[in-house]
Amino acid sequence: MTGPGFPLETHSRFITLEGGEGAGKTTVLEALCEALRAQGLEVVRTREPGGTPLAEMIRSLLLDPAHEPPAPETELLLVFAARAQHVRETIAPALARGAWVISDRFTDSSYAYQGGGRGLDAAFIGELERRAVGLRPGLTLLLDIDVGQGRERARGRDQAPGGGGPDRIERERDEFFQRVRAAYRARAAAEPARFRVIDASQPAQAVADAAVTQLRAWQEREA
Ligand code: T5A
Repeated sequence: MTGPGFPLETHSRFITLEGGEGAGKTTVLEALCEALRAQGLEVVRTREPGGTPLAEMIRSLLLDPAHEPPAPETELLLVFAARAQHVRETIAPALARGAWVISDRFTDSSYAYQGGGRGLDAAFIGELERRAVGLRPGLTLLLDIDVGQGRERARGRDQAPGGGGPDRIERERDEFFQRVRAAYRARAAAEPARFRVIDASQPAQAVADAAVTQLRAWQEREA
């Protein structure tokens, strides 16, 4: 990573997990980390927005419904501000020392939520990706689920004791999440070498097993 304007670099030890609300990323993340650690590998588990103290502060600005709602462009620039910091402070150093990095969401979330959901121009997002991020995952697992089913799960989690209630984005209407899902699926179809789509409507263990199978196949391919 040398500075702004560098070309996009794909890193095979950088894995991302994507999906709409309530797709079940948390359980899958744990299974993926465990599978790599069982092989004696160093794994850095991280998330977006977030992954550094400053980026976590930006996350709370973005998701706390108590704040003034950001304009779509503000929302996009905030997620990229967090991501630029996350890449430089957490992801790139971990990859440089030989660790695997598994991130709960990355730039595909911006294409899906700010591009698909908010209707912002994909070329604008692409420019930010090249200039402010410069890094792409080798493998992206997309947990795909019907919007109603995913939102039902997210509601169950948010309404449980200590759940904290829905964040600002979770309060959007179903149509917003339908556009998010369509954008994810379009990205997966356009980049079959990087994406693996997993049916996230299955029971949690089956989803986790499918994700670990894809990870192992990826490792074998890259070995
Ligand atoms: N965002 C993010 C953007 O708009 N642009 C960006 O560039 C980025 C990076 C925060 C928000 O930020 C937005 C997208 C998001 O709206 P987040 O932290 O990933 O992103 O969002 P969360 O609200 O924390 O997580 P999700 O709602 O996406 O849910 P998960 O993590 O996919 O689901 P999880 O694991 O919490 O599971 C939800 C519930 O379902 C159960 C779980 O036990 C839990 O209760 N569950 C299952 N139940 C039945 N069967 C299964 N297979 C299940 N798997 C999980």
